[in-house]
Amino acid sequence: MQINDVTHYEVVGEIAVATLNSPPVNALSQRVRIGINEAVEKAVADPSVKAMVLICEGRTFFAGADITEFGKGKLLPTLREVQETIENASKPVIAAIHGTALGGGLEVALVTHYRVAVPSARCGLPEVKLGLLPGAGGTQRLPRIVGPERALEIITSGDQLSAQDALEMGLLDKVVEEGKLREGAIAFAEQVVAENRPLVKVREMNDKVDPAKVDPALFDNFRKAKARKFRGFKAPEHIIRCIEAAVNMPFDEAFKYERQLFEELMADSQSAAQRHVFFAERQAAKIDDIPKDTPTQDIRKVGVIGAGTMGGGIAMNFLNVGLPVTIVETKAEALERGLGVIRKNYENTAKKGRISQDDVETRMGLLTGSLDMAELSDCDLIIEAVFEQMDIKQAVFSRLDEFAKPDAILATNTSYLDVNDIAAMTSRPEQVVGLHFFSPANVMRLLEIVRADKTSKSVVATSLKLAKQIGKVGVVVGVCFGFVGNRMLAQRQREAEKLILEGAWPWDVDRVLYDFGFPMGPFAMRDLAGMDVGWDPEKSSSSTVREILNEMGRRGQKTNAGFYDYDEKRKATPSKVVEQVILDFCEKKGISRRPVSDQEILERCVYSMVNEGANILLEGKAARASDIDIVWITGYGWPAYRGGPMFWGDLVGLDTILDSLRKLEAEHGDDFKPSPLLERLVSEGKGFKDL
Ligand code: 3H9
Repeated sequence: MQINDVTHYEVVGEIAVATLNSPPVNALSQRVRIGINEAVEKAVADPSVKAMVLICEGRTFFAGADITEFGKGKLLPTLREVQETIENASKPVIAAIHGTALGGGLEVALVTHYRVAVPSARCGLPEVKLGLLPGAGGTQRLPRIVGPERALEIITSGDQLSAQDALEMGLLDKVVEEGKLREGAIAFAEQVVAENRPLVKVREMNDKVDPAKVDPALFDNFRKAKARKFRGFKAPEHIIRCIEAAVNMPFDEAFKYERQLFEELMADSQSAAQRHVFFAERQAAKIDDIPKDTPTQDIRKVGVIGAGTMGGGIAMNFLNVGLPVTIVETKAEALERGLGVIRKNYENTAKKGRISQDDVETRMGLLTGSLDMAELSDCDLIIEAVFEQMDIKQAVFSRLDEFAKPDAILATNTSYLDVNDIAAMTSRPEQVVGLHFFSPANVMRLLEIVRADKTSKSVVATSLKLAKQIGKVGVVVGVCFGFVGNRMLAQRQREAEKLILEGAWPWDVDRVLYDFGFPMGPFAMRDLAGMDVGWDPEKSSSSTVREILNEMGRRGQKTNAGFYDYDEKRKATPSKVVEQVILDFCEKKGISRRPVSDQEILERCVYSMVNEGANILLEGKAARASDIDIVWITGYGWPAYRGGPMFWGDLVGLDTILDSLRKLEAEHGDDFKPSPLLERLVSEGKGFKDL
């Protein structure tokens, strides 16, 4: 019988089976909670029922609380009330898990008396990724099963556990045959009944959290070890405190404390930002004029032109998911070097234990090097990653046009150039797209998919699908100088360079942006990347501070000197030499330096980016503000807890930003000319979120 539209209930012999089915991921919405509650009450009330199995239909067990219900007030029954019903049932309830038991979903499983799963199932508490903590007892019950040390790792990382690992840790009681979860869970329930097994309540298991057994330094050591990773985020510290409470307080008290800290996080802008990012990432894959059923092409073999750092990194993405790659270079030496670097990267990953030596060999086995571009004639996708110069890229594409399969996708990894001009070199511009990877290309999650005027819908849809397949977030952008990411970066870069002449030091600018949450500031970044990237010694004429530093041989970290001085451990200290170079330069140019406040640094570097983002939207080069947020979070280290530049702009207040831009425009000119879109939104009292 149906209990409600998402809950089916039946009795098989002596076992009640409640099956929940609320696509797409069985999130614990109000209807689902009502269904579970009533099913348990029904099973308890029926004397012929001896135990109950709780199982889901569709692709997964409950994937968590329903995030779309957050902020909508208290919808009864609450998840905690449902949990109480289950935990206090007078008959054993068995969770039957497939897919992913995540967040509130796993917390429901943790109040059942036993848990079984199929081998492919995964479990996790990913709330931290939403700026939250598991607020339905997860921080209290997980440590009681796996111990506080492991619980700290699992909950603060949000990573998923395989069924096998979960079984070994005691989180699961049994793993049953794949595809036979229902039968397996019913058989297990019958066994529990036959053996008259107890109603196990995790809340009563204290041996792993017994203070006598827990090293009191555990928590502080963990904090220290993870300080860099957690910098700026509030949720990890809240999680640590809850697990500390699990050790040091009675269950009921610690459970209340968990609730209190959960609510603190829920009310905080960090969680709002991170939830925005969750939905924005999924939204980015949806393009208005490209329906879900747009036909896509099969990509079975990939060609990469250029075996430099970028080409090599790009190739690794496909090798990692089992796609064969042929990589082409013009000279044997460069090819050998490129192949060697890829192998070395894999060997290093294997040394860290993240992949096996067999994986290294399998991946290298899929890689072929060649000096002849024509060998790419059977590739379904060819990505060009040669020198960033229009005539060179155009020559590559006109050559590609001669031999590539008629339906091959021809992609350029250009960071700035006009993809239309590149596509025009072929007889099939509809097959040409920009696939802009971010360095290191095998690590950074962003893939800007540059849709040129004639790029076909199928090519865009295929690119989006491929991005997901290689673990990247594809964001579709339009053709313009620097696309979305680099176009906005140019604003920040320009202001940073102006500020160090006007009165700030490079380390002031870096500190302000680091404190804002970026992994490093623009000058530290320049030192890391190499001061001489894009510098031409032939043309260098001491016309900028950077040129002078290059001329002095200060090429960045690799020469132990750039904007900073570096010791043998690469520790940076502000450089007196650079200070003097800047002072001399200012004197020569007649610039009188003045004190520059941290607030001015922040506004000039970051408001100008928000303003450029508004222009990008106005010109239709990004489909929505949240796409820009995703570009900056996944490609440039914008702190996720600030939700991306456009989300953050709304949070600061567009009127505040506009006021500041107007003042800056009056003082410094056109660089701060407010975007007409920003002016319009402010006059209408709206934000980017309302677009
Ligand atoms: C929590 O549980 C708090 C508790 O501790 C305390 C409570 C008191 N809610 O990712 P996909 C949607 S916090 C609502 O593309 P996949 C998603 O937006 C929660 N909607 O699929 C998308 O919609 P659309 C802790 C959700 O197969 C569709 O489902 N749980 C939720 O690549 C498909 O999603 C999590 O953080 C949700 N919870 O991956 C888990 N989850 O089609 C978050 C998904 O309209 N979810 N949607 O764009 C995930 O990690 C992945 O979605 C999952 C599937 C692995 C489940």
